[in-house]
Amino acid sequence: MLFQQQPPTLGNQYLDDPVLHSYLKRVLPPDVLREVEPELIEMGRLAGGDMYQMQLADRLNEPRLTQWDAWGNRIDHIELTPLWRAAEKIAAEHGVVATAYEQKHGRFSRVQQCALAYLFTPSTDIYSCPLAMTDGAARTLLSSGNQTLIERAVPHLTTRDPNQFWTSGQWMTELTGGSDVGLSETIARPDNANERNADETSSEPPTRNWLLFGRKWFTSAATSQIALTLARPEGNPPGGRGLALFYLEMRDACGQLRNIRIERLKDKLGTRKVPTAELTLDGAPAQLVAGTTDGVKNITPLLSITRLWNGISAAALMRRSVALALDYARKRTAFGAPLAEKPLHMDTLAGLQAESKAAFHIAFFVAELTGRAETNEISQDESMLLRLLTPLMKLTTARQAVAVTSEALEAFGGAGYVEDTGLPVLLRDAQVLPIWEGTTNVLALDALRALGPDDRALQVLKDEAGRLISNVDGKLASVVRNALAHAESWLITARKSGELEAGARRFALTLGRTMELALLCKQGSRSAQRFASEGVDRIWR
Ligand code: MFK
Repeated sequence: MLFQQQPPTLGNQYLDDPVLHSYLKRVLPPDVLREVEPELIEMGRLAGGDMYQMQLADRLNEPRLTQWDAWGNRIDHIELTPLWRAAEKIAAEHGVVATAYEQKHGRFSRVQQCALAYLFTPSTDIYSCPLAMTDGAARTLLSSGNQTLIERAVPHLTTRDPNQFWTSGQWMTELTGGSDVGLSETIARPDNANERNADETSSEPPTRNWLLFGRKWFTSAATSQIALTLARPEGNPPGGRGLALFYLEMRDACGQLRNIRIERLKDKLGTRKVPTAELTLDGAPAQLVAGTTDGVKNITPLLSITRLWNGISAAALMRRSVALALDYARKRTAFGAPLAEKPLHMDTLAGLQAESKAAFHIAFFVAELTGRAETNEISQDESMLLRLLTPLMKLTTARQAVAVTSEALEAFGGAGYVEDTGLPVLLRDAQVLPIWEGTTNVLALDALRALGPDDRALQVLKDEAGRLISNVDGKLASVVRNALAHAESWLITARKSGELEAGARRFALTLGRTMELALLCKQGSRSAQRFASEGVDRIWR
């Protein structure tokens, strides 16, 4: 008999995930858990079954842009991959965005939605990208108070009906900058020819149209129905304050792009199923969302939501890598025994599990706070904590995802490096997480911004960490306390010595990892010790 290696397989991704179970049991009231569990079980079944099989079968497909038809008409049609087409329907029907807005379970709805997204994400080739932006767009429009746009778009963004469901793009990046968005060159001109309701005696709010001209360099999921984007009304000053936030619908009633050209799709290292495009806006009609200035500030609710999704996706890709590696360890025999009986191999996987659990807990902690904010059940201090933890969580989990998926591939030996196992894509897709939605350094600087007056947010974070470890004895509690004390003293010294910016990443990673450890301690997780042994304090001077 020739040797035949059994591949790794997945079971129900909800039922097989004790971390998710025990967490939900702890944070959700029992009646809420009873009510939401059937849909989580169903999503877990799809994620480990049909969707996963489809993902493996779909491996070689990529989105295709056709710019011209046979008769010379510019059409700019993007053909999506089969899994993406299926994912859109599944996402809508299972309320992967809607759950957060239906708010059937008040502040717990955001946790419920993130649990769905966590299960859905690793089997759907980063369809989480348009969902994240759709969620962020709904939140941004609702925060803007712009009733016309809320009534027009939010029902579509938050529906469970696939035929009514719209996704949104988030067009910020231009050639001048993915990080320094204030440099954006797209300009906006009032469309005087098509002004509607400009009659000042009308009871309807004026909905003046604007026309956008510019080049958007990296627009994820260019197949969305709408987009939120930034442009500078002519005559406005430079910088982020001179930009305005605009809403636009990409296509007219006949399906034609509205003065938008799709120039090409990006040739990326990973997220290759995402139809990321370069666009030219050549008079694309758009409406202001919230005034003619402060576009960067006005789009930040969207950034907070997509950064939460980034963290949930990071935890989800780590969990998927570990689930496959653990299953494989039971099936792969080497040197006389299954890998699962090899202490060194299992010790390596335990390290990955510890990082994965830590990422899970900080991402879901931010989801809990986000849920409180969305239902106005948040104190001022908790708001500051949410504002600080969002960039800390995003930057910490994204880096963990790259490290964990890389190490997980090694756990398969050569098979982890071979494309048709479906494994290498985990690493390639994880690599985007520290880049989009703000790089590690940009978010580390954002965390400094979020410290608030007198570094109040740091004090709140310390208090929260103190509560989390209040019943934890000895060494682990000291690790948390010492790291936070070090971060605090470094902050004071670095301000005086002018080394704040150079040390911002180390400071942010220390706070992020320390909060992760405190959360693991609170859970009573056996991985806390292991996680601490990898170190949480990244500040070396
Ligand atoms: C898998 C799931 C992931 C989904 C991915 C979706 C696809 C991804 C496609 C993309 O990558 S879209 C592009 C994402 N781009 C970014 O995330 C931009 C990264 N750069 C930053 O975040 C910069 O920090 C920023 C552009 C915000 C800096 O711009 P400015 O103009 O220098 O901002 P400034 O002057 O510091 O802040 C303006 C105001 O906004 C200030 O408020 P005030 O006017 O009241 O002082 C800031 O406090 C506020 N602000 C800035 N960042 C904030 C914020 N408020 C809340 N939260 C924040 N994060």
